[in-house]
Amino acid sequence: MHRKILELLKERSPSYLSGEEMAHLFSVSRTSIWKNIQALQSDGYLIDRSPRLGYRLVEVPDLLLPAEIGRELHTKIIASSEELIHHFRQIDSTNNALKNLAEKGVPEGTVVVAEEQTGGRGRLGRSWSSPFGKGIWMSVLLKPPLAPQDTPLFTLLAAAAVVKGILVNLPDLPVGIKWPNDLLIKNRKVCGILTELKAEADLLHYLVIGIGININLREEDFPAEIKNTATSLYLENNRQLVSRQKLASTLLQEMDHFYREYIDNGPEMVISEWKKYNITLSNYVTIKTAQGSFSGRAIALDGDGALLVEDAEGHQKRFQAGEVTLGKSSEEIRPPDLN
Ligand code: BTX
Repeated sequence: MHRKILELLKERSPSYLSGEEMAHLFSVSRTSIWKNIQALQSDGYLIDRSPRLGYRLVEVPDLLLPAEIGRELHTKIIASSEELIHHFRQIDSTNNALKNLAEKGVPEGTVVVAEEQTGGRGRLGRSWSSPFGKGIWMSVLLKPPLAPQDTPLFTLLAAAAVVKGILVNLPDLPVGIKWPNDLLIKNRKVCGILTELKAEADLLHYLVIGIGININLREEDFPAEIKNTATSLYLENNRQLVSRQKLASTLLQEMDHFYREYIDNGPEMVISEWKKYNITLSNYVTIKTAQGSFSGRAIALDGDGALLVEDAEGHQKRFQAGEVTLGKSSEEIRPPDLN
């Protein structure tokens, strides 16, 4: 009902629509129409009420509401219906919220999105700054019929889908993927991905893929400690605001497409898309892990998502996880090859 009333108000905007007409159209009471209008208002829709003329939609809020993100979506698994999108104004972490939902048995493709995170997380317990209404802080639940060892490929899948989603909206941005989980523009972080899983032995129960994208943050929205290493799409887009709703929707569309392709035909297409946008391969890298640090040229990506690095003496090492720093100070970082 909520949704139908909203669509009708949008259709008729900027004209008024009487409560009586809506009640008649949907065969419900005027009280029920009024209650639904109140629910829409509490979601943030600005609806004017005139005692003589009825209701008029004045403004759609710039929030990541399911009715707005879901409107243009034609996905089959991820957010395939609006009910699969859970929206919060504020939450500790969308990954935590989605893990809780997953434990209650919600279906694959469920999405949690928040306007603000108070305990947004990165890897190794690091924090992820997530101010209100400025970014996309979102988690997606997947239950691929695969083994836990394949998990790293899903971080790559998400990264490639986010780049594609960004480029559909902002085709000229030089956004590239730094292995394994960061998106950079001019060597500054614009997006981070945190993939978590529940598994036992070789059975994967579920994956929660958390995606944080800095969309409309200005310099003052970043905490001091990341001011020089982080950026946002707004800052890189000549300070023009970017529609979070549109970007969230495109990104879910791309992710659904990549995911189905992976499940149906294997990971080749995902890997080749990732390679197209990556800024890690053939660059000089320093990679830090719990075992220490290793520097050399990133020479290949394995079929399971691991990175192969070769040092100056020709020693090769394979990494499944780690913290990568790109380039030597004297060396330019190769931009992504978008052709
Ligand atoms: P990471 O461990 O690779 O990066 C974390 C580091 O990035 C921090 O230590 C800090 O230096 C820097 N950082 C923190 N916030 C930002 C920011 N907004 N922009 C740029 N740099 C930042 C990256 O982890 C994975 C982040 C995933 C975030 C998503 S948001 C939705 C989901 N829910 C959740 O709690 N986490 C994920």
